[in-house]
Amino acid sequence: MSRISVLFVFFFYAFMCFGLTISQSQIDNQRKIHLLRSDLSKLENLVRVLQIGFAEEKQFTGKKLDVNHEARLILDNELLKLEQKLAQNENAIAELSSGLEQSREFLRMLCDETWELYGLSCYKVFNDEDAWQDAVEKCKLEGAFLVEIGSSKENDFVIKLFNQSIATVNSSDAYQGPWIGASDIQTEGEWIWQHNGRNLETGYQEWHKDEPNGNTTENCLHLLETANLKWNDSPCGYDKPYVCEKSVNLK
Ligand SMILES: [Ca+2]
Ligand SMILES: [Ca+2]
Repeated sequence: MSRISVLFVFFFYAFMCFGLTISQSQIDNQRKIHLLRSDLSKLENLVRVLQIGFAEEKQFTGKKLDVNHEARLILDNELLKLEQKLAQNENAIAELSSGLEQSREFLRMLCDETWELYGLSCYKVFNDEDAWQDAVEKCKLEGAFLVEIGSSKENDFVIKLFNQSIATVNSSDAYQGPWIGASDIQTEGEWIWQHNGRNLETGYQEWHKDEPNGNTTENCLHLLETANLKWNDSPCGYDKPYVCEKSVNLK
């Protein structure tokens, strides 16, 4: 083979090898580029998804904030209304308290100090014991009269008042139960309220069982301590506590 032929063969072989190497390299590169594009596409899709998600999240968060803001406005408004109502109620309570205090002051003025109001009368228990007629006179000195009881409620009030008063004194002083303002001194058996002149039979009575029983020896009325303070006729000269009554002050 000539030198030229040898060179030709050499160069041909070298060219073929080099060409094949380039072709293989190009194929590999194209494959890589394809893979990279594929990856890039996936990444782009992922970014789009993330962007959409982010935008939605942002929108949702914004709505949440809007909702919270609106709810807060409503709550603030309701709170304001409640505070206004509270202020109004406090004013109303203050006015009522003032009115109540004025009413109390008015009621206090209806009775002298140490006298207790019931209905349109003032009452006071006196534990310095006296005979019935002396008790009548003592009450007159107070501008009052020996108590006259016209109803069960008034009777209960007088009993309560008496029980309260004897709780503050030695029990022996008030043991008998107080005189009240009726007697049958004028006519035996005809019980009359001394101040208003009414016969007991025309109104309320609270006699203890089998009373009155004293005939002419017992002509004055009192509340019998040993019988739950039911009514009893007793000798008028006995010393007993007494209860005075007078009309309220309406000047
Ligand atoms: Ca009598
Ligand atoms: Ca009696």
